[in-house]
Amino acid sequence: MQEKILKFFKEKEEYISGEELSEYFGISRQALWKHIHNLRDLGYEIVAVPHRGYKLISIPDRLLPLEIRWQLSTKFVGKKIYYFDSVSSTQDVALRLAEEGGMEGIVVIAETQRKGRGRMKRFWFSPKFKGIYLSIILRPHILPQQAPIITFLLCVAASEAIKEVVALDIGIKWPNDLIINNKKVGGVLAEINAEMDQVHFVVGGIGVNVNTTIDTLPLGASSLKEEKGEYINRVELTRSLLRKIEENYFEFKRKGASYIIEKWKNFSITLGKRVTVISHKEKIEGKAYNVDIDGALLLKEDSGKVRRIVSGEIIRCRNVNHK
Ligand code: BT5
Repeated sequence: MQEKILKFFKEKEEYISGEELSEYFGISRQALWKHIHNLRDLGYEIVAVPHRGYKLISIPDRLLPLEIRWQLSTKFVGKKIYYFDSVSSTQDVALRLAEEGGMEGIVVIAETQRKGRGRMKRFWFSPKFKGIYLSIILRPHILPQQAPIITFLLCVAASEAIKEVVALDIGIKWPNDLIINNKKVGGVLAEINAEMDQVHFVVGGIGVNVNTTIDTLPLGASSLKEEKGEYINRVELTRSLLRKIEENYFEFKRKGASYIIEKWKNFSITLGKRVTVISHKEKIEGKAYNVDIDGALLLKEDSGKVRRIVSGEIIRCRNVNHK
């Protein structure tokens, strides 16, 4: 009911009398008042003027599910959204929900995380009300070794959403960093639950610094607001992100991993560069010339030897003619 009342307010954009509202929704004036009170508690500014009625003045800067679902029109992504003011990590919540049988497309969002994490349990800074910190449950029919494709898919989805909503030139640094002007504005993480020959589920995590100020982030990081020079609507970006995840997931199912890899390559700022990678404590240097169908980075060392890097960290990246 709350969602319906809100929809009505948004569509009318003018004063609506309490009488009209309670008649339209078939509820008592008292029940109506309670819903309006609850909306106000969520941060919606709704004024009440005698003889004129109620009017929605402003929407809170929160990633409320009822805002995200507004005109979302996805088939399965975000049909159910769990929202928290603060959690340890949205990954933990989504992993638990998935273990309990939570369906594909469930999304967990938090305004802040006390123990947000990156790969290898690294800390993810999650300043409150500033970024997007979300996790999604996916149940793809893939083998465990194919799971990195989900990281790629989420990177593509996030890049497309940022391009669409913020119109910034975004690039992906292998394997999972979202980069603008050489600074990290977001990252992707995929955690899997699998047996030898079967993935039960993947929990994908996306963190994006949206309206975050640089002084609350680690060195080398930035936010969309800092790079764009203006405030960004987090709800709009989240909606676009969920749509892009769904679109790419459907395409992945129809066309296979190569479709996602090709898209990822178009965003890549790694390919064609001379890179230094740390992989399993080994330092490898060479030209990043391609990624394999499973997401492994293909490096050509100066000796001509080709190295396939399944997991690792790029610590240096420069143009090919630089040694
Ligand atoms: C990542 O890991 O880049 C994946 C980050 C995924 C975060 C999301 S938020 C929602 C969901 N819930 C979670 O708990 N996690 C996911 P990695 O490639 O390992 O990069 C981690 C490194 O990035 C850290 O060691 C820092 O150097 C840096 N870093 C930490 N917080 C950052 C931030 N907010 N912005 C940019 N860089 C950051």
